[in-house]
Amino acid sequence: MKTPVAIIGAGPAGLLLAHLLQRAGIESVVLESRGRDYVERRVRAGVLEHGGAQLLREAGVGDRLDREGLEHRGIYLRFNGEIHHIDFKRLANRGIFVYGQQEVVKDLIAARLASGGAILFEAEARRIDDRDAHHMSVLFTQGGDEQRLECDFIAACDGSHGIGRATMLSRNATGYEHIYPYAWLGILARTPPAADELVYAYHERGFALHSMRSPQVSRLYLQVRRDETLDGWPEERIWSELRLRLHEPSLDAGEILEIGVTPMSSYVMEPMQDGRLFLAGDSAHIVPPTGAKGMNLALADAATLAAGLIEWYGKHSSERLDRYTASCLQRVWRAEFFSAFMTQLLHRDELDGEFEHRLRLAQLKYVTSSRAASTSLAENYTGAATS
Ligand code: RFL
Ligand code: PHB
Repeated sequence: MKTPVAIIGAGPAGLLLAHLLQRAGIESVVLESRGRDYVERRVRAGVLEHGGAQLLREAGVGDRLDREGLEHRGIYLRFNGEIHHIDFKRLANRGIFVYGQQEVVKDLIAARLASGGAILFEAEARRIDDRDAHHMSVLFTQGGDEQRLECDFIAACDGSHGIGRATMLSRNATGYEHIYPYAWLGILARTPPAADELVYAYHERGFALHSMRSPQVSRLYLQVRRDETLDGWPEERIWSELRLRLHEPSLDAGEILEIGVTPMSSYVMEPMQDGRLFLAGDSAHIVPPTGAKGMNLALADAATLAAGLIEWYGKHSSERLDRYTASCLQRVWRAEFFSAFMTQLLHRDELDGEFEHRLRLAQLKYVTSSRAASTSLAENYTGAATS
C-alpha cells in the first residue's frame, strides 16, 4: 500500500490534518487502532477556543458547531462562598464554544469519508520505518494481517501512548514532564446544567468543575487522588461531593452516562520532528485539562503541519516544514504555562496546610477583582494572547 502521507491516529489532530491535505489535493491514509464507534463515542474535551472553532470553519467543517455548539462569553470562578464571572468577551473581545470533542471527531470523520478519503479502523501501527527519504513506511496490523504502508511523510497523531512518542524518545528527543499528585474523576450525566456557563470551583476539599454538553446533559469533574479508583466513589458520594464543592445543594443526580478517572500531567517533547517524521497533538505534548487547551493545541499543530506539507508538495520548499517544531513550541509552552497556572490556582494538594489554602484564596481574590489579572486570564483562556 502506498500514499504520500501516512497519518497514525484518528483523533482531532490526525483527522484535521487528513482533511486539510485532502482539500489541497494531497492524498493520505489514516491508521486508527480503534473502531469507528469507539472513536466517535470517546468522551473527552469540551471547550473550543475561538481559534480552534475558526480552524474548523475555515476547513469547511464548522456548520454543526455553529448550529449546536454553545457559545459562552466567559466562565465563573467559585471559592470561599463567593461566585465571580470572568467576562471574556468584554476583557479579551472573544468567547469560547462548548462542543464535545467526539462531535468534532464525528464531523471530521464524516467529511473525510464523504470526500472519499481513507481511514483504516482497527488498524494498529506497530513500527515506524524511516531509514531515509526513499524508504519511509509504517508497519501495521489489521484483522491479524501485517501490512506495510509506504509513504513520503509520517505524521504520528497517535496520542500520548502511541508509537510516535516512543520512536522519538528512542532517538535524540527530550521529554519534559511534570506529574501532578491528583486526577480528575469525570462524569457525563443526564442533568440540566445548574449554571449558564462553566463553573470552576476551588473548595478546601479540592477542585470541582461544572461543564455541559447541552441543555439536558452536564459534564462534571472532581479532583481526586492520583491513585484513586472508582470503587471508592459510589454515585451518591460523587453527587454529594459535587454539590458541596460547587455550592449547588440542589444539583440533580441524573443518570450517569459515562464515568472515568484521568491522572493529570504536563509533558512537552522537543523537537516535534525528525527527518520526515512529525508529531502532532497529544503525542508531542500533554496539558492538565484545567486550562481546556489539549484539543485546541492538537488542531493548531495539525493546521501548522498541513501548511508545511502543502508548501512542500506545491512549491517543493521545505522551509515551513523545517520550522514546524519552532512554530508549534511557542504556542505549546504558552499553553503549558497557563494550564499549570490554572491547575495550581484551583487544586488543593494533600500536603497543603492552612497557609497554602489562604494563599490560594488571596490569589483567587486578586484574579477576580483586578482588571489586569482577570484580563490576563481571559486572554490566555480564549487564546487571544497567542494568535
Ligand atoms: P487523541 O485524541 O488521543 O487521538 C489519538 C488517536 O490515535 C489512536 N492510536 C493509534 N492508532 C493507530 N496505531 C497506533 N499505534 C495508535 N496509538 C494510538 C488512538 O486510538 C486515538 O484515536 O489525540 P489528539 O488527536 O492529539 O487529540 C488530543 C485531545 O484528544 C486531547 O488533548 C484533549 O482531549 C484534552 N482535553 C481537553 N482539551 C481541550 O482543548 N479542551 C478541553 O476542555 C479538554 N478537556 C481533555 C479534557 C482531556 C481529558 N482527558 C480524558 C484526557 C478533559 C479530559 C477529562
Ligand atoms: C469539558 O467540558 O469536558 C471541559 C471543560 C473545561 C475544562 C476541561 C473539560 O477545563
